[in-house]
Amino acid sequence: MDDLKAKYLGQIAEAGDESTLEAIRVAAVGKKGEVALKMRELGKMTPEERQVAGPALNALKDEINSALSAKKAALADAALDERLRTEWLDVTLPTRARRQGSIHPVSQATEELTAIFAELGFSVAEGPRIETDWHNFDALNIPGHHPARAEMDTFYMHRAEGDNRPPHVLRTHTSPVQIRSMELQGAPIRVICPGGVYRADYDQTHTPMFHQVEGLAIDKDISMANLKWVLEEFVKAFFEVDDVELRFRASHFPFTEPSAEVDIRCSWDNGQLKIGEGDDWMEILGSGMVHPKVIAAGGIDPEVYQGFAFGIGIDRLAMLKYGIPDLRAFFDSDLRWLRHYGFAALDMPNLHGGLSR
Ligand code: 2NM
Repeated sequence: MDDLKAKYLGQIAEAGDESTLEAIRVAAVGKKGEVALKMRELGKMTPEERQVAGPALNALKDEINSALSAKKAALADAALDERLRTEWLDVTLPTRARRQGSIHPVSQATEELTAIFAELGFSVAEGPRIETDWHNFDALNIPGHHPARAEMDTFYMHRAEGDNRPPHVLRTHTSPVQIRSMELQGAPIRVICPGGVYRADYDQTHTPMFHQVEGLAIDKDISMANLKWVLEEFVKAFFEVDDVELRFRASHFPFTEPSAEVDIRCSWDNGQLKIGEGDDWMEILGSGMVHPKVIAAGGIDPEVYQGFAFGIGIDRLAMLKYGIPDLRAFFDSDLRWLRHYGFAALDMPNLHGGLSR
């Protein structure tokens, strides 16, 4: 028994890791280990011999077990010490630059134009992107048979089986928000409605969701002269130029009469756009005097009130101002693109600080 004790305590002392220790445990005090074999021999002994050998074997088993747990604890301590020695952190190192999000050019352009129109006395209104057929079309003097409905490439919402009411639509412009604003607020009113709109159209220059800002000013004595001034002020402030020249071209929209498309004087010199000078014209928006039927649909008396409205594509404004060549990249959620074209967060544009500095 002394030999067994010396052998196993020696092996335990030498063991360098937990798996060696486990092998020793199995060989020494496991079910078929050497101590168990010795215990089986107890049966062949005389009762006197057994009285001595039994407790001695139990004591040996206990001694080996406690040597095993002491060694196991010592190995764990050593392993922890080794980790503490190698896995350390210099908390005095400077921090890594934070990966911060950026403001999307469409959001930036929206903030900028909102700041400009706010200065011109316009408040901002928002509305639902899923609209009633009435707010999106009928109220804007686009009745059911009107070709503009077909031209708009409208997305229609699903209708329940047997429901014969006109389906809701994804708004094809933000004009329904202006109808809602007239309904809620009445006249006089000066409001812009920026936001996402939807048309089933996808190619180089069209995405099925894009952004518009529409403006509306209604009062007792509003004329096209006011429209022209507001648009000139807006274009100068947005493109940050001292002078612009606008050209009003007669056009047609169901919701305005008369209607005009507005071009801006510009030049394209080897791919570089300059606004306000040159021999080119670029169309930037549609506008006109709000049709009396539309004013009436908004719950305002067209015999007393009149006003102008306009609509501008925000995505294209952003492309022109920030020199972004491809519209479709706007909606790819490509982080590298966003880092390149995005704007610093928390830099709210205002007219005094310089819009997009
Ligand atoms: C345009 C062009 C012309 C427009 C009309 C209205 C409303 F609701 F007041 F009648 N909002 N926006 C309008 C007018 C929009 O977009 C090219």
